[in-house]
Amino acid sequence: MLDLTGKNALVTGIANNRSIAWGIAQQLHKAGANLGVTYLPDEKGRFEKKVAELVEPLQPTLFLPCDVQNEAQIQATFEAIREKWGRLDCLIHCLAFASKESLSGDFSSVSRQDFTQAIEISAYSLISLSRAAKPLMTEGGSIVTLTYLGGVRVIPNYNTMGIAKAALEMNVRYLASELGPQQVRVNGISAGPIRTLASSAVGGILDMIHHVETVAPLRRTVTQGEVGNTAAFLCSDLASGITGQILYVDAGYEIMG
Ligand code: 0WD
Repeated sequence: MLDLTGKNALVTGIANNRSIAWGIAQQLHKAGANLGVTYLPDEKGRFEKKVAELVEPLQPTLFLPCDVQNEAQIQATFEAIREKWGRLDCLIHCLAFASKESLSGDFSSVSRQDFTQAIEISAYSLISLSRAAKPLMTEGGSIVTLTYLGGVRVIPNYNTMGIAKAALEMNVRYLASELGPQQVRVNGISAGPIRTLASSAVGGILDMIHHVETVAPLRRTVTQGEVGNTAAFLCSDLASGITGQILYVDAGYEIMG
């Protein structure tokens, strides 16, 4: 049975009730995990209030600001975990960013700055969070990140984010290799397109969703809950033999020509 009782799980990337991370947090809670939640701080504190209200029913025992571009905030997050929990078992990396300009039009038009920013937030952050998590995963652990088919194939308008996802997927393999001897597993979920704040920045996302509904074997897209179930599985002991993998949760779209 899928049981996460006694496991401490940190969930990043909840922006609102459409976020994939929200679907994941709900499933981890249902399976009995003790949750910590981080949010992206903004100057007016609006995100903090919104995310705090949303996650309140899941009774997180840690709720912390963590902008992955801010090394001090990453350190503070994991220091708080060390103090409060002593040990971390699961890390959910569910965040990404690329400027709107770099998510449509000519791929080659991306600026150096926008390219670097997308890679830093969407791919390097898995390395920095994993590095901070490593000493706290003293009884093994599971790290799960979110990727998309656009990191493997050319998908219209995904552009710079495709490069970031390709880097992210390779990060999964190198981190799995490094952390495996301490029984920390690292995997990615390649989710089908879902309407969220982040995906709305990708040009033509609604057409892509419609295309998936027509072509995917299951003739539909997937839900945040379905991605959440897979994340809960990967965090659980049921997945104890799986590491370094990218699991497609996309209604089967990836197999179609
Ligand atoms: O179709 C989709 N929605 C898919 C999303 C298909 C396949 C994969 N994914 C991936 C995304 O690329 C991302 O890695 O899933 C992950 C979660 O994305 P989401 O749930 O679609 O999007 P959203 O609800 O917007 O959450 C992403 C959040 C940010 O939201 P906004 O929209 O405000 O950028 O990532 C967080 C932020 O909360 N975020 C950051 N967190 C910490 N530090 C940062 C940052 N610098 N930048 C963004």
